Amino acid sequence: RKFKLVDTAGMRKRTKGIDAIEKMSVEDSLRAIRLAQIVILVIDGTDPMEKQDVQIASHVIEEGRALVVAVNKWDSVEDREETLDQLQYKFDTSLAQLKDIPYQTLSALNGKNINKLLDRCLWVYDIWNMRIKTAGLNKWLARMESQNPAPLISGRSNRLKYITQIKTRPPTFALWCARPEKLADSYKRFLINGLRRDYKIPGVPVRLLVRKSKNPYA
Ligand SMILES: Nc1nc2c(ncn2[C@@H]2O[C@H](COP(=O)(O)OP(=O)(O)OP(=O)(O)O)[C@@H](O)[C@H]2O)c(=O)[nH]1
Ligand SMILES: [Mg+2]
Repeated sequence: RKFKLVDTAGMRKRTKGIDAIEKMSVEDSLRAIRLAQIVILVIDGTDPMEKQDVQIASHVIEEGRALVVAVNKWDSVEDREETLDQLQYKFDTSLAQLKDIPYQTLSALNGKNINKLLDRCLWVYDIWNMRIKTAGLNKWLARMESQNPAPLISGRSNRLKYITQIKTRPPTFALWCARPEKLADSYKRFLINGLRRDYKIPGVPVRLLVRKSKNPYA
């Protein structure tokens, strides 16, 4: 199996002002993210997931790439348990889409756990490519709807008709309902988070397109 690795310049701001060269290298990194299949975000284990790391991670997910976080410099982390707790806390309290991001502690300096990082990448790659069968998906949708139906629109229910996965890389779903324009973003998030949870789709973007069913009042 062949891999193509692209190393980008760091995207963290080192100083306050951004000079022209730095701006160009950030643009290069953004382009590399757009063209990649899997993105490995290398963070410093002695200062894990600071604000800018979180921003980059969400950007990667928004771009539809599969993400793995490499927690580097593990050799020089003193309290490893405490660091893992901190890291978990940051993942749990940041955006929902970052909740179950796969990560791997490692040391680039002495090569420790590099193979495990590759395993994580292959695992997330398979999820990025996953296909969920339509029949099961629609049973799942009925359960979600009975737990929490979409809000009424002037007294009429906004019935969810049908869902199917229309694309992989990343997993993309189409949902048909009576009044797509009235389906609140919070309700879409409820469905997306449910898909993530029930089909175990961590570190991979999930997209949901909502379409109008032919006979909205049937
Ligand atoms: N202790 C320790 N230090 C490391 C490790 N990996 C990198 N470093 C050190 O971290 C510093 C930065 O390493 P680089 O490889 O230049 O980092 P980079 O992220 O590629 O930096 P840019 O490409 O400039 O954004 C160097 O001083 C490395 O020796 C590691 O696993 N353990
Ligand atoms: Mg570098």
